[in-house]
Amino acid sequence: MGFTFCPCRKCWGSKLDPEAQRIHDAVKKQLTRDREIYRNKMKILLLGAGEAGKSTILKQIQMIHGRQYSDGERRQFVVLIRRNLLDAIQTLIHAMDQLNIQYQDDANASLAQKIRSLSPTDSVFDQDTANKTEQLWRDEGIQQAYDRRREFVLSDSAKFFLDQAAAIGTDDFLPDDHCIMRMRVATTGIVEYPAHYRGMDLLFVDVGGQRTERRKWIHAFDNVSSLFFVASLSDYDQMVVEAAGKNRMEESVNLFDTVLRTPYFRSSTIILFLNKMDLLEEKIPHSRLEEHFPEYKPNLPGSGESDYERARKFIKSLYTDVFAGARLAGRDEDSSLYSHFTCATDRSCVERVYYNIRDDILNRALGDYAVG
Ligand SMILES: Nc1nc2c(ncn2[C@@H]2O[C@H](COP(=O)(O)OP(=O)(O)OP(=O)(O)O)[C@@H](O)[C@H]2O)c(=O)[nH]1
Ligand SMILES: [Mg+2]
Repeated sequence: MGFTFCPCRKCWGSKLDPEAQRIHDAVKKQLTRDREIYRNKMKILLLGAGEAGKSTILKQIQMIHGRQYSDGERRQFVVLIRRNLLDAIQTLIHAMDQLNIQYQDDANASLAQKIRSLSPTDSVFDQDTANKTEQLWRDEGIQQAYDRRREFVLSDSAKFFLDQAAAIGTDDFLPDDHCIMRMRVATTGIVEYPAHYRGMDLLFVDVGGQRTERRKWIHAFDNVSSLFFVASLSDYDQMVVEAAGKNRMEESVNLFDTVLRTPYFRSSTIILFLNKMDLLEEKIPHSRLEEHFPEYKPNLPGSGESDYERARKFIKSLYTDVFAGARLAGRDEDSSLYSHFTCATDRSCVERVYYNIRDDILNRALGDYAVG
C-alpha cells in the first residue's frame, strides 16, 4: 500500500494511508476556507444570567464605537422607561400587601389602588399618573417595602426612575444617555451588533440570560473569537426572577461553570465582567454577604481593607475557583481568564476596561488565524 507524507508541521515525516490523507486534505481545505471567511471578522459573544448587565455593556461599547441615539430613538425609549417606572411602583404596591406594611397616609392607599389597576401595555402613563407615582414613592410605607426589596424581585433601576417619576411623565421628556443605560428590557433571542476596528469586522452577540432564553444560546456558539461572561456583584441577596427562592449569585456561578465546561469554549479565553460594583458598594453596609455565603468572613475593623473591597475579592474568588476547577476537569491548559470590575452604567468605566481588552483580543484573534 502506498503512503504519502503528511505535509503539516506537527506530523512532519509520518506517513498517512490514502483514506487518512483524503480526510487530512479535506480538513485543511475547510480550515483554509474558514480562515478566509473569518480572517477579518471577529465574533464576541456575551453570556451571563438575566439582568447581569450584558445589554448595558453592549450599549456602552456601541457608543464607544460611535453610535449615537437620534431624538426619534429616544422618543421610542420613553414608552419603555414609563413601563419600567410603572412596573417598579406596582411591584412595590404588591410587596406592601405581601409584607403587610401600612401606607403612612390613607390617601396614598387609594392612590395605590388606582395605580395597581393600570396595565403596563396601556399608554395611560400621563403626567397625572407620574405625579401620583412620585407621591406614593415618598410614602414612608413604600420606603419600608423598598428597604426590604431583597425579599421580592425588584429591578435594580427602580429607584433611579422613581426618583424622577414626575419628570418622566412630562410631555417633553426625552431620556439622556444615562437614562437609556438604566432602562431595563430583557433580551429575547440572539441580537447582533456589528462594529469596525483596525480593519476588522467585529460582531458582538447578545443573548437573553433568563432561564427560558438559555436554550437558544447554542445557536450562537459557532466561531466565537472571544467570550465575555457578565456577572453581577450585587445579586448575592437577590432571588432568581424565574425561580423564587433560588439565590441569583449561586445561579450565576453555576452557569459560569456550565459555560466553562461546554466543549465549544474549552480552549477559549474568557473575559469576566464583575459588574454592578456601584450597587455592591451601596448594598454591602446594609445587607450582610455572610448571611447568604457563610464562607465569607467580613472585615475586621482596623485591617485597612473595607468591607466592599473584601466582598469584591470574595465574589471574584467564587468565579476564579470555578475556573480552576474546570481546568482540573479538562479545560485546555492554555485557556486564560481575565477579570474586570465594572459599572456598566458608567461610560468612562466601560471605556477604560474595553480599551484595555480590545487590542488584546484582536491581537489574539489575528494570531490564531496566522497559525498554520
Ligand atoms: N446601577 C447599575 N445598574 C446596572 C449596571 N449594569 C446593568 N445595570 C442595570 O441592570 C438592569 C439589567 O441590565 P441588562 O443590561 O438589561 O441585563 P442583561 O444581562 O442584558 O439581562 P438579560 O437581557 O435579561 O439577559 C438594567 O436596568 C441596567 O440599567 C451597573 O453596573 N450598575
Ligand atoms: Mg440583555
